[in-house]
Amino acid sequence: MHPEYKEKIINELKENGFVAIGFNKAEMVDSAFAAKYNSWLQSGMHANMSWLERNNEKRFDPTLLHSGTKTIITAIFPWPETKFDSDELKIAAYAHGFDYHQFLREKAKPVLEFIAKVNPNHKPRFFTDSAPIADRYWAQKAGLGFIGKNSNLIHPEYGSRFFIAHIFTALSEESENKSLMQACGNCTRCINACPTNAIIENGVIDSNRCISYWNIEAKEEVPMEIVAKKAGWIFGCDICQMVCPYNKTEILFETSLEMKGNWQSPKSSDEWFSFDERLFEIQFGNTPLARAGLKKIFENLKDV
Ligand code: B12
Ligand code: SF4
Ligand code: SF4
Repeated sequence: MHPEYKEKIINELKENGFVAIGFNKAEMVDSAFAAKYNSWLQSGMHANMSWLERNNEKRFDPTLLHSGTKTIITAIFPWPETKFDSDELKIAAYAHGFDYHQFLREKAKPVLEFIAKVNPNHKPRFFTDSAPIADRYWAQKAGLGFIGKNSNLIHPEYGSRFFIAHIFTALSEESENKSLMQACGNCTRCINACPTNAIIENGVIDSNRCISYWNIEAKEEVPMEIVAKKAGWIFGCDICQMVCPYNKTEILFETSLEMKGNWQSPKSSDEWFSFDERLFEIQFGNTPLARAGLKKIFENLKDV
């Protein structure tokens, strides 16, 4: 890739709210990652998210996901900063705002247009949590952070409260191979704080125990032992990030505030129960809460 193109891509993404950007050659993931992923699946730690079993040839070889891809540009985008009261019905911070798939795609649009202009023979594609891609693997390989004991990608300056997104392009660029060593040291705060002991070893989450799985993804009934420990979380869970020392500094980003817009959620169960599908669609149809849906949120409100 021409150095001027690279500079333009980085600057344009930064102007649009992405705070760190890295480049990887599009090639097979290394065998250590594939082995780790497969053994996680074999142990059943994906619970009932059977979609994680599919398309693994594409997950491990990004050129099969979008043919002609030579480079993966990975960028991180902070979600809105959020403070929680102890008696609040808690919704994970990433969900306090517009749907991130659409919002980030809009923010990446100028770069996609630029790439399409300089290389009209190949359509660049944008992904964020929307395709079989090893998001954290590519991000850590591009030097955007290390994988913490809570399994999140942690940027030394920005912590872990951000989305990971990628642009697949046919412009060539060598991998930066800047992987950072895990810098958790002796800290075990996330492991100690997780109410359901879902962090079963350094960097490994058992979804069967993770509150976030149960109150967003699971279609089956939530087991009583999880219900008893959900600590007020009615959508997602941020506990293992809230206790992390890398997330202590409050960082305010204009674009993250823009993402939050006028977002507000009901403060009590009664207020929630006054919603019907139509009102939910109007207020939350274009937010991450739509993934769970109103019925699921009603279920999550039980016993909080
Ligand atoms: C399935 C999934 C979940 C599941 C399982 C979580 C998990 N830890 O695996 C559930 C529903 C529980 C979940 C919850 C959450 N998720 Co989620 N989730 C995903 C998804 C779709 C796939 C993750 C996956 O493949 N897991 C399987 C494991 C085995 O793979 P892995 O996490 O990629 O990597 C692991 C290993 O492979 C290894 N590893 C990584 N790189 C390398 C490299 C080498 C060389 C080696 C040897 C190993 C290695 O370390 C990791 C930990 O074991 C990704 C999006 C994506 N396509 O990647 C988002 C994603 C991981 N989720 C995200 C978020 C924000 C969350 C929540 C914070 C949401 C919330 N507030 O409730 C929680 C956090 C819970 C937690 N502590 O992880 C973000 C994370 C951003 C970040 N800073 O890391 C992602 C990346 C989505 C995105 N694009 O922004 N999630
Ligand atoms: S998201 Fe919550 S339940 Fe899941 S590992 Fe982190 S602290 Fe535990
Ligand atoms: S809380 Fe401590 S152990 Fe957990 S990810 Fe953060 S630094 Fe690492």
